Amino acid sequence: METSALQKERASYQPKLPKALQGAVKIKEGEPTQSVDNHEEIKKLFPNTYGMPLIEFVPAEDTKSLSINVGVILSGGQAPGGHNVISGLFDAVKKLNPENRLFGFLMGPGGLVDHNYIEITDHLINKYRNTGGFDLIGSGRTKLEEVDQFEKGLEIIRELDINALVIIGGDDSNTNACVLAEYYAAKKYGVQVIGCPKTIDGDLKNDQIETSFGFDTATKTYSELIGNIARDCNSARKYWHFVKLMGRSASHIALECALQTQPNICLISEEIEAKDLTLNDIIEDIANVVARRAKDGRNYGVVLIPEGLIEFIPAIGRLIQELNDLLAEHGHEYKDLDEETQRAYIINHLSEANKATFETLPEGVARQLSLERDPHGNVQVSLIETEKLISDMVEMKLNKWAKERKYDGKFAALHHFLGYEGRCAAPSNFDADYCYSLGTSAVQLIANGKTGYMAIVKNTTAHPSEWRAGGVPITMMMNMERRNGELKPVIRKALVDLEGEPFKAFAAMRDKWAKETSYIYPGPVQYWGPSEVCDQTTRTLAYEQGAEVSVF
Ligand code: FBP
Repeated sequence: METSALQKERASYQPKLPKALQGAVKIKEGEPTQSVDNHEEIKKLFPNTYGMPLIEFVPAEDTKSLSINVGVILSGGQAPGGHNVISGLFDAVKKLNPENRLFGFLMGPGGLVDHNYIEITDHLINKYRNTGGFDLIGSGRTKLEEVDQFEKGLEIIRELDINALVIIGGDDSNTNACVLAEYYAAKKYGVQVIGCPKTIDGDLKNDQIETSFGFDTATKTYSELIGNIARDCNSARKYWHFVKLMGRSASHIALECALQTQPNICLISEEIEAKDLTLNDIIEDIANVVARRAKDGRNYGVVLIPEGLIEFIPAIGRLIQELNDLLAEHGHEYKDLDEETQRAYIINHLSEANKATFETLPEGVARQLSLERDPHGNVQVSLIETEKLISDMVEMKLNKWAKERKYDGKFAALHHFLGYEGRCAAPSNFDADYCYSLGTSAVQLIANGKTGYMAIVKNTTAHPSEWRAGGVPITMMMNMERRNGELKPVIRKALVDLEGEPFKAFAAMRDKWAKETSYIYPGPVQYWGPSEVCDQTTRTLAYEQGAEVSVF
């Protein structure tokens, strides 16, 4: 594999570990836990893994040698730092005993079921330390939920003499990790399953998980690009840039990028839902900002749009819910129809209110909403061109106002979608350290005989040596939610908290940003240099933890 100059230099970076993980480690157990909601249902579904205590690692006197083989799976969308979780795992298993082996299952959970794997060796891992991407073993979205899959997985686990699996994924993948942990525990197979919190979307977080890995690097990468766009915008002064940002449900990415770059407008889906806004309300709000800036001679601006927006507009959200149930129940008879008949089929089967919403949507968007879901039952929002939909509708509104002599500005829109550009970026120092620590914690959970836990690292706005590492029972984060037409135990997704400090900071400044031109140009992620430049956490984390937020 050819490597870039940066990659060569970066390979020698030694990720920082919390003090408690630097030498010998023992565990400190907390009180028994319970799920965030639906206690009885979750307890019944997870009798072997429910109620376990929180765990914190503390330094111990001496290291014990331990023979273990571990299998690792990357699941779902790419996120910067995945290779560092694996290098953390690798170094920690070898430290317990150099004979220990680490196997990587290829292309996601499907690799376990189909017995596709590689052994991760010193030579191999050294090429991937501190690099972005998941290309060491690949990733996939196969959902692990059937007994047949668990049993097929067990065959290869036995063949390779694996003691534990580490599943690196988002809320859905960690939910599946928990189901698998429970199954293997119930069957007394002696196979441990540990999860790791990954997703650029930043929505796998709660009292125990401060952030999911990848969010830091991805938002810094997008903010660099938004800053570049904003500077171009402020140089040419003739375009409105509509930038859609990844984040399938939650708007954490959009909010963080807004805090880093100060665009003229940033939509936050959670606020739109809470205020029960219609698509027309949103368009009117944007058009008002455009018109106000035009009056000041500013026919340009930057608008950030979270990709999950469409599902949060209440009327469209209700439509999607009904479509989900409809597709879950009738998907088999619907999928073979041609495009036109599919549209008619949907219209005939929808309730009156949702039918009306469906018919008002542009056909392309309506079609996207009625296509097959991903394996976890989600609409593939990254394929919906919300940024175009919104700018077209804003233009229509402005044209109408122009005819009514309420607006006489110029409006030329350009569109961008920032998603895949950031998911495989080389990890920032934060993600490099955080991920390596997560991998090391996962091995300590395994070494201490734990299963059904997710590795965690806390106190992350402090210097990494002060971080605290441990494990949280996955059942603690679960509640029952409707998926694919059925009530299922799932990890509760963290949406943007409208009472939280990051949103409040944004809300306090947005009117000024809308009117004036206050862009910040953050520039690229830096790996060497002053700590204020290279080791900054996201603004989201800083606001959440009351840490110092620089700039502004
Ligand atoms: P995960 O939740 O699996 O980490 O994926 C997040 C994400 O990057 C979303 O932001 C985006 O909507 C989706 O993946 C895109 O999925 P795909 O990679 O399958 O196109």
